[in-house]
Amino acid sequence: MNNQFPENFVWGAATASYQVEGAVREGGRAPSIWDAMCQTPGKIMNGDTGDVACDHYHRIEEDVKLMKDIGLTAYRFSIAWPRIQPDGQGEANPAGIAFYNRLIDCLLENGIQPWVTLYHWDLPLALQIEHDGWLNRDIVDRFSVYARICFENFGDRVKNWITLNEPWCSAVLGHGCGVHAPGRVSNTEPYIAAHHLILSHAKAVEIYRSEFSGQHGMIGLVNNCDYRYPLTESDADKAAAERSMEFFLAWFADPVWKGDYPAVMRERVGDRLPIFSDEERTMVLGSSDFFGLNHYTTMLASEPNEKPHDASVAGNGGIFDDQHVRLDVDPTWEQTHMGWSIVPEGCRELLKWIDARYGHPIIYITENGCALDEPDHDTGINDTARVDFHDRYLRECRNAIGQGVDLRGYFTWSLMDNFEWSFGYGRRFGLVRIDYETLERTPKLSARWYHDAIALNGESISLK
Ligand code: PNW
Repeated sequence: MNNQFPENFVWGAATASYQVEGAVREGGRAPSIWDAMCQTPGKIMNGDTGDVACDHYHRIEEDVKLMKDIGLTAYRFSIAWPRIQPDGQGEANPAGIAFYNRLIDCLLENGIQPWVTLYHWDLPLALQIEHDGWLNRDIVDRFSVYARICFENFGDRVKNWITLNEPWCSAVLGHGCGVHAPGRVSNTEPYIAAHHLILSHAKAVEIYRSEFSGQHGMIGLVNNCDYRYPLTESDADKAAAERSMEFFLAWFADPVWKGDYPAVMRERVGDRLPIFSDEERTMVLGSSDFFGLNHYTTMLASEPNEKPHDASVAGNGGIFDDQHVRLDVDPTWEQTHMGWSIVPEGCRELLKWIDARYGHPIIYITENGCALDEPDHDTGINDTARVDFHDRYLRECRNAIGQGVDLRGYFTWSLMDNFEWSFGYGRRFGLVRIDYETLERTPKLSARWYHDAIALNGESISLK
């Protein structure tokens, strides 16, 4: 087999607005639900906040130069809704538009394609306080107004759009276990929020396709999913693994690729799972030009033999009881600093699972990466374990392509160390080290390794 990746394979890196920008009170930006979350005692490790983060807001030119030195062909970033519409509605804020214009222009001048996420979790706080955020159906129209502003102002140059990042996280972590903003705990709200997230995605796509077809771009949804191997070959464990994937990924992907929620969810969630009207179903079905996937880890799934059991998340409000799956890890698997197991073959199997279930879609891995314990500068920049991680995951990506999967690009999470949500600055995922005292940037070994991999279109990725 040819060791290279397909021609025009997209080699990228990703970030998100709240995790890197800082400058939360500048340029007319108003607070988001994450600013409020950071002000809530006990929610974020060390009491960290995104107030300064990587100060990317003031360092665009320097950061784009880093990307260029790595040789990225694409950079995935997100737009902060509260910079564009500080209270989530009304006219666009000119300073917010100007900031993203500068970033987009700078990328293009350096030959880097912008991949823009409209929503990576920083909902304008006013929409939460006054309108219950994603729990209110009105969000569908509000999000579409915001999306239109972005298409109008940036779509002449941005050709790759992502509506939502990981709606599973917004629904489950934000409204089920309460570890992400808005910090709610419920076994009902995740399904309502998810429904409105899916409709918001679909409506934004409808607007893009009907009003901005002349821009000739593509637009899609990004979901996150782990892979689940069955713990044993028993039928019950195989069914548990499949069910676990359906509650994780098919929850969001089936409506878009098949027109409805998976049957197993309807059976187990019952009336708490909303129903799509015929009109909504038509709008949602087919509403993604590609399958965006964020993937980090794999677990072993089995039929629980006792009471419903949740291996991963405490205080989840019962949301995990609905699927009734026990999760374990293989004790031989190595773990990252997040406690997530490193299982590259799981990535290959997940890609094949998506390919089979959704009829051979175009797939982009829009995030993959690992946190490592990097307590000081020297340890941080000699990140051999990160090199190994990306090498092994990319190898399995190439194997998946060899087995017929239409994978067209890969974005590392993340370009640089940043604010890792409830873990604050205590988890580092970057190819570039950030010194949070001086804000100095230093490319790690992994950045140099990625440079070489990109230059050879993946030929340097190890074989197996
Ligand atoms: C993703 N989980 O978040 C996000 O898109 C990034 O913003 C984030 O920094 C990155 O992955 C690393 O965490 C996730 O609990 C958060 O399964 C939590 C989970 C998955 C993804």
